Parts: sequence; C-alpha cells; structure tokens
Amino acid sequence: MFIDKVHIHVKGGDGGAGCMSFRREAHVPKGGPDGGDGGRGGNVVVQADGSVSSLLDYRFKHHFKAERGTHGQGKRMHGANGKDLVLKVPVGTVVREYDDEGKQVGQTIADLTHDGDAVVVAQGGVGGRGNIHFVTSTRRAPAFAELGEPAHEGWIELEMKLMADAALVGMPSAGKSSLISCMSAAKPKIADYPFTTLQPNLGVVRSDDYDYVIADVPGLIEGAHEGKGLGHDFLRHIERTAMIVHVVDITGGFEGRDPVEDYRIINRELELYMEELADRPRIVVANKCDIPGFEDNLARLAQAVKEDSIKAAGGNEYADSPVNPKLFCTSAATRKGVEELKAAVGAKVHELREAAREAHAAEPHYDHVWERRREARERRFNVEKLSSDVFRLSGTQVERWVVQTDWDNEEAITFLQHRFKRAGVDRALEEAGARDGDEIRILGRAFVYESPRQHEDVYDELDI
Ligand SMILES: Nc1nc2c(ncn2[C@@H]2O[C@H](COP(=O)(O)OP(=O)(O)OP(=O)(O)O)[C@@H](O)[C@H]2O)c(=O)[nH]1
Ligand SMILES: [Mg+2]
Repeated sequence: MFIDKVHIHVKGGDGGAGCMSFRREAHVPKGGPDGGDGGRGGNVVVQADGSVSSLLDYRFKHHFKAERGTHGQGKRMHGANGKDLVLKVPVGTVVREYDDEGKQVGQTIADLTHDGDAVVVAQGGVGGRGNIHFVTSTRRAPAFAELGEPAHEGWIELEMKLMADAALVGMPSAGKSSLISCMSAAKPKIADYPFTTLQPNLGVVRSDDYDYVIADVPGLIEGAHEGKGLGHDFLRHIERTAMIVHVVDITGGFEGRDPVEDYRIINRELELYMEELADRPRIVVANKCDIPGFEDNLARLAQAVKEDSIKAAGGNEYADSPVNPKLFCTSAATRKGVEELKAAVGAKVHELREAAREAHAAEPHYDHVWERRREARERRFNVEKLSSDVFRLSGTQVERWVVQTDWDNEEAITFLQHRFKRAGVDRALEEAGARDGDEIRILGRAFVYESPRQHEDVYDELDI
C-alpha cells in the first residue's frame, strides 16, 4: 500500500455580526428594533473525489480558510452566508485531528472510502443575531446585538492510502511480479525462488480508457489462511481490493506441480480466509505460456475455470458470474496476451467503479459522528479556583460566547450572563464555592459573580 501524508490548517469562515438598529420612519418618533442577523461563515469540507489521485495540492500550501459571513444591517437585512471551501482528496483518504505543537495525531475524523464522501473539518461560525431577537416583555428596545461567532479551526492530517483496484494473487513464482512489471511501470524484484516478493508492490496500469492500480502480493501457499508462509498479512490487502487477478503457473513450476491443483488450493485459501472472497470478481490467468508443452494443462485449467464460473453464478451458464469464464493466456517473457489482460482487467475495474458510484449515489455522504463528538467536547467547561475570591472559567464554547460579546455594552454582558446560566455555568461556580461579588475570569476578561437566585434574568423568556 502506498501511503502519503500531509498536515494542513483549516479554518471556517467567521460569522458576520448581528446588527443593532431601530426602525426609522417619518412621523414615528421611535421605531422598534430592526437589526438583521449576520451571515453564517462557510465550512471547510474535505471531500473524496475519484478524479484526484494525490495529495500534492496540500504539499506546499498548508492554510485553508472558508469565506466569512457578512454583517447584518438595519431594516431586518441579514448578512450573506460565506461559501464553503471544498478540499478535494483522493478516494481512500483518512482524515484525522492533528496537534501541530506536539506532532501527534488525534481522533479519526473520517475515512473517505467512496467517491463523494465528505466531512466538515472546520465549521463556519454562526452569524450574530440582530437586536430584533432580544426583545422581551420588559425590554422593548434591546440596544445590543451579538457579534459573529468565531469559526472552528485546527490542524488536521490527511493520509492517503492508495487502494489497489485489483490484486495479483497466486502461488510463489507464478510470475505475479513479472506480470506487474509488464503491465505497469512498477519494477519489483523478480527471481526464480519462492517468496521473492515480501511486500506488496503497486503499479498504475494505463490501459485504453482507464487507469487503474494493481497490486502484486506475496505468494500464497496452502494453509495461508491460518498463517502459513507470508500470506496471512497480505490477505488483508486482498480484502480491500475490488477484484482479483489469479495467476497460475501453467507449467506447474520447478517442482512439477499440477496447475489445476494450484488453482484450487489458492481458491480454497481465499475462501477459508474470508467467505466473501469467493464471490469477489476475478479473472484467471495462465502464465508462462511461452514454455512448450502447456497445451494440455491449459485445456484442463480452462475447463476448471468454466465450471467455477457457472457454479459461482448459481449453476446458470448464461447468468453473470463473478468468475470470468474466459481463461487468459499470457507470457511475461514474450508479453504475449499482456495487452489483452490489461484491457480485460481495466474494463472490469471500470464496471465495478461505476457500480460502486451508483450504489453510493452522487450526493455527498457526510459523516457527522466526529462533529457531534466534537460539539459535546466543546460544550464542556472547567471552573478553577485561583484564590479565595477569584475563579477562572475555561472551555471552547463559553470562550466563543465571550468573543461574541461586545464588552462595552452593559446589555450584551447581561445577555452573556444569561447564556452562562443556561449552560449551567452559574451552578458550577456555586458548587465550586463562588459567592456574590467574587471575580470570574475568562479569556482575559472578568466579571462579578452574582448568585443565580439574586439577579433577575430579563432574557429568561427567550428561547436562545
Ligand atoms: N518463461 C517464463 N518465465 C517466467 C514468466 N513469468 C515469470 N517467469 C519466471 O518465473 C520466476 C518467478 O517470477 P516472479 O515474477 O518473481 O514470480 P512471483 O509470482 O512474483 O513470485 P513470488 O514473489 O515469490 O510470489 C522468475 O524466474 C521469472 O523470470 C513467463 O511468462 N515465462
Ligand atoms: Mg513476486
């Protein structure tokens, strides 16, 4: 598997500020509030796209920011929302949280395995509400509005796992590495002893219309499913590929084995490892067709493949079968049959990709699990006692509210206190031992604690 990793910083667009304004009409001396809301900032979205094949775009540019929302205006005019910024990545990209200072990866945000899969990695800030929202029965003319919410931001890791579309599977020395070197630009080690290949090699095959990725996997032997040989680890890779190209040494190899027997052993190993592999689309290849005397074996193997194809199709000779009924005959030495094999695998890969695309629909499939988890994490806050009458309050959400507040405006601060009360901050402070008149610090600001029972909350009737 080919792996590439980048670290980037993403920031959503900040929310636009809400507007504080009062209606002005001729002959009406004092109109009601009419300040509109600020627009929402755009999100930064990471989306898997089948036409993107590398993370090169993120190698040299590391900071990505979505558009901010514009401010609200008088006459109830709302600000415009900022546009989302969509970062396209290859299918098979894993997105994780990243701590740039500690150089540590955090939680997995999403595994974008299908074309169109998307995840919001940095949410835009909500627009601040205009003063029309803060009218209560006792406060008809609220003289403040919210500032926009600052956007989410942070570092993330993008890890591309280039997934092979097809895997070359077979006994050791069947000629898998020789074939991949004919089919692609890959240059793996080739030798006449078993287990030459110790790690999977990947090659990009350029066939008529489609490019695809093929993997050359270390040879499998009988018992591979229970760990014999090198096979077990690599069966995992096969598990993730959409199709199998089963390579059989048609000469029977140096030990004079029976190719049909070899073919059956490998099929059995795949099935024993994982039942679903029995139905994985596959093409069977008889390799080394340049060595004389293979005709007999070829005919017997062709017959076996045909029978398997019918069996895999539920006994119906005319139904579609995951096993291609045609046996391909190649020589990595003379390149005979290689172009034909490349085209056949290409056509199948294309068909499988289309089917996967349809099954997954064109609509971006958003993964919201991580977002919800993050929101829950951000809602948490912490109260710390600094001295007998000074407390410090910290937490992502409460700090965001502080940034959204205009501290020169008495009413805005009253509203912030209402929010704190709603979020349970007052109760937490009380439990931590805060008394009336104590100083509460948050983000370099400070306010005086008033026990919740004392102050009358003019915003209690608002559902915000
Ligand atoms: N004559 C002939 N020899 C071939 C052909 N393909 C491969 N060989 C030879 O067979 C031997 C094994 O080839 P590899 O490509 O290393 O086989 P492999 O399947 O990758 O083997 P492992 O990595 O050990 O699983 C080498 O000596 C190759 O030169 C072919 O089409 N014709
Ligand atoms: Mg090899």
